[in-house]
Formats: sequence, C-alpha cells, structure tokens
Amino acid sequence: MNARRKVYVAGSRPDIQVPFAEVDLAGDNPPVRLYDTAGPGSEPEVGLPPLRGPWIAERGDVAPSRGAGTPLAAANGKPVTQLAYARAGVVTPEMEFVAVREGMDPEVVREEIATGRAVLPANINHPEIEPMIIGKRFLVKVNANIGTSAVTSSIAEEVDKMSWATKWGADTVMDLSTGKRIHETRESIVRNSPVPIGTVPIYQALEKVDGDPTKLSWELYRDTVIEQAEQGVDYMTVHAGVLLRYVPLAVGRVTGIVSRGGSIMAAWCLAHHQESFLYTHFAELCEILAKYDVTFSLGDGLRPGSIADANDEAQLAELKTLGELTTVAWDHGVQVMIEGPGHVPMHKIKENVDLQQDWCHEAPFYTLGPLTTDVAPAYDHITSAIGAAMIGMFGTAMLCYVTPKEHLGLPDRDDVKAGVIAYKIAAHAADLAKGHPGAQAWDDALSKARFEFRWEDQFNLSLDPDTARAYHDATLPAEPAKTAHFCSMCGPKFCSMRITQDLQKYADEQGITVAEAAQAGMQEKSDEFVDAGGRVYLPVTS
Ligand code: IRN
Ligand code: FE2
Repeated sequence: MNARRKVYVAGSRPDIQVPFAEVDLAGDNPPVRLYDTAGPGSEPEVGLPPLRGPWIAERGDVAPSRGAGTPLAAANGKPVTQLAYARAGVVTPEMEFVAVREGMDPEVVREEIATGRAVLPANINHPEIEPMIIGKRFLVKVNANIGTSAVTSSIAEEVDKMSWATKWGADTVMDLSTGKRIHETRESIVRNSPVPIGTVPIYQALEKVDGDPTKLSWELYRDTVIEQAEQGVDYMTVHAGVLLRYVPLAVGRVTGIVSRGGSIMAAWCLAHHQESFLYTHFAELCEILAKYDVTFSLGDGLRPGSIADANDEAQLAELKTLGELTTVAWDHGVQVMIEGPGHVPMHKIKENVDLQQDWCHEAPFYTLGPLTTDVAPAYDHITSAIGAAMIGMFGTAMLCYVTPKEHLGLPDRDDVKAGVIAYKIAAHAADLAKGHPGAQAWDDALSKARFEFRWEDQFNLSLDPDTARAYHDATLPAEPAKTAHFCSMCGPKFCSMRITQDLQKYADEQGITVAEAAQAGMQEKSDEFVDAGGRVYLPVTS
C-alpha cells in the first residue's frame, strides 16, 4: 500500500491545481498534507505539459520573438515580470498558486513580491514549472546544483539527477554544466523540470572562448544570456559585484577567490584593467531580463572560501555593491535575490544576514551553506547544514545545498540525495524556529505516530521514508514488529514510551492520577520483583 499520494488543491480557477503529497495515517488520525516539489513526472523525450501556457498568453504582453514557433519575449517594451504585475496590484495565477502552496493570503504574496522582499522565478519560456516563491515570510527553500562537466556524465544522467533532486524536495535546481553540450543538456533539463532552473551564464560564455577569460566580452555574454533566457532559464547568477578595485582585497586571504564566476570576472578585470562589463552594462542586462522575467541572483564572487576569510573586507565590499545593483534591477522591474557565503563560523553567521538585509533593502538572501568549519571534507553536507539551519533561522530565504563531494569531486545520485535531505532538515528546522504557520503540524503528526508505535505512519511521514524503513527492518524485519509496542532501541522490557503509555492506561482504569498510578505501580512492581526472586535480568519467555 502506498500511503503517500499526490493530491491537487484547486485555486479560484480550475487550471490552478496545486500539488501536495498527502500521507494517510492509521486509525482516525487525519491525513497530513506536505509541500511537494516532485512534479507530475515526465517522459524525458516529451517533457512536461506547459501548465502556465494559458496564464502567460492571456496577459497579452508577450509574442514570439522572431515569428511563429520561436521563444516568447515581451511584446510592447514593458517588463513582463511578476514584480511588475505585483506593483500594479495584480495577483497573477502564479501568485495565487504559491499562496495555496504556502497556505498564505494571495495579497501577502503579491505584497512581498511588490516590495522586492520575495521573488517568484518564472521565465515566460518555462511554462512547465509549478510556481514557487522565495522570501523570508515563506517556507525556507532549498536549491540543488547539478550539471555535466567536461570529464563526466551524460545528458540523460543530468535530467535524471534533476528529477531525483526534486523527488527529495529540491525547490529549485541549478544547471552548472560546463564542457561540450551545455545547450542540449539545459534544454532537456528545462523541458522536464517542474521547478525553476537557475544557471551561471558566464560558464557557457567561457566555453565559447575556449576557457580563456580574457577573451570574454559584453557582446558574447549578452548573447549567451539571451540564448538561455529564450530556453526558459528562470534565474541567473550574475557576478556583477566583483569590481576591479575589490580584487586586491582578496590577495591576503587564506583561500583567495573560490567562486568560479568570481575568479573568471577577476581575471577579466585584471587582464583588461577595466571595470567588469557585468557592472558597466548592468542596466542593459536588466532590460534583457525584464523581457523574459528572468530573476537576478546577484553572485557572491568574493565569498569567503574558508573560516579565516569569513566576513572580511572583500566579501562586505562586494555585498554593498550588490545592494546598489538591486536598486537598479528593481528600477527596471526585474526581480532580485542576493547570493551569500560560503564558509562562516557560527558566531559570524547572523551578521551576514543583518548586513545583507540592510544593504540590499531586504531582497531575499540565498546562501551556499555556509560551512561552519573546514575540517570535515566528505562531510560538508553536515558542516554546512549546521550553518544553513542557522542562517535560515535568521531570515535567509533559500539555501544552496552542499553535497558530501564538496571540495572533492562531482556529486552522483547518492550525493545529490544526501545533500538535499541534509538541507531539507536545515530548512524545516529554520521554519520551526521562525514559527512559520503550519510548519510544526508535520512534526506533531510524526511525534504522535512515534509515541503510538505507528511505525508505518512514522516512515511515511519522514523526509526519507526509504532509509527510515530500511534501518528499522535491519534490526526488526518481521511485519508484526512494525505494530509492536516497542522498538529495537530499548527492547520489549525497557521501552520508556511503552511505560508511559501503560501508566496512563492504568491511571485511567483505576480512576487515579498518573502520579498516584506511578506510586501504586511502583509498589506492585516492587512486590512482583521480590516474588520473582529479586533478579535484575529475567529470561525472555515469549
Ligand atoms: C549560492 C550562494 N552563493 C553561491 N551560490 C551558488 O554557488 C550559485 O548559485 C551557484 O549555483 C554556485 C556556484 O557559484 P560560483 O562558484 O560561480 O560563484
Ligand atoms: Fe568551499
């Protein structure tokens, strides 16, 4: 029996169908509805149905960019972004979709987007997505990075990794492919992805100049951005805050510049001794993004790559510039989020959120971990999930996962799952700490199932039912054990939860309080103990 079912909740119009995973529970316990990122499931060759197609068309502001059959673009010179609509007081179907998904008032969703405190990444050329929102008033989100590199993996493998990541709860996926078939890989991923897709266009631009950053130019970069926007990329990392004058600030660091995009731009700035073209052409870039509703993810090219470099001058100088660029993007009607570190010890985490929120006018923060210590390669999903939980609690809106392979190699399927699960834990722990309405209902349902020894319910409610079930079965494989009133931790004779339950039952039967029952029970047990010969260990008789 599959106790986890996909259900859809309709919005104000029949084509707003919001997915949830519903978990049926035993007895008269009501079913629990969980946020669901898995999508309807796709045939890789066909792709997902274009759910948002009618919503995009009926706004009447887009047209095929180069005639029939070509990608869409803004038709009348005005931004076609969710930000522009939110400011105009319009609740789009996308906004209503996320309101139902988050259990929030659609007006709150609109307001958060209008003020820039939240983003709804939804390229008009990615009609396949189930809309989601990133902002501190909403559930903390998780991004999973995937992507081919020149050395390993195929397109099919990457599409599979994307589906695998969303199955375990990734809210967005970034395709960081490098190497030969970037365009084709991205096409397959976008057409099959139920979640927004992010990219770092400078990576593909670099491939076009055979890996020589000094040969990059604004024109080449611009064309790459348009190519990706037309494919339907929903948000793009742009390292426009790496200014020429900031590069020397990274010289004295323990780990220099660790951001790939950041080091590409630093190399270009130094080679030409000019200001970054991402900065000098930023307004033009905004005009392009506004035509497709691509959301900016302003990159942290100078993020710290070690505990020693956390919160240093280079990092904070860049953050200030990202704040200025946020205002420019907003003036163009473009949605913005801000990327953050990296490696930060726990006592320096809060300052990151406070400064980012202040300097970047409350634009959503999107951080990579941060890793709270550098001493555990192979376990950086853990070192960073600790930081991610903290930074999420302080108001970070999205957490970029880190896998066990961080610093060591390219993540495979198992690493993707380990990373996503670690980050779902961090995100949910943050939701609880923030008091997000409804977050605790999930914990309460699982706790109750645990207390009542409803093993199947416990498994089905868990973040990773497969592993929970497998661990249980490894010690108590028999089917009856799943309903038995003990677990393998304490065994049948010493289960604390069973003792509490027995006490309650005894008190109810005798019409006395639990305290009195405990007293009476103690006496009874003492007598029984003495009668049985006063031995501590009894042979198991059943
Ligand atoms: C997120 C927050 N800070 C960085 N990230 C992610 O790191 C970013 O979104 C991208 O997925 C990845 C690689 O960025 P760099 O190394 O090019 O900066
Ligand atoms: Fe690192």
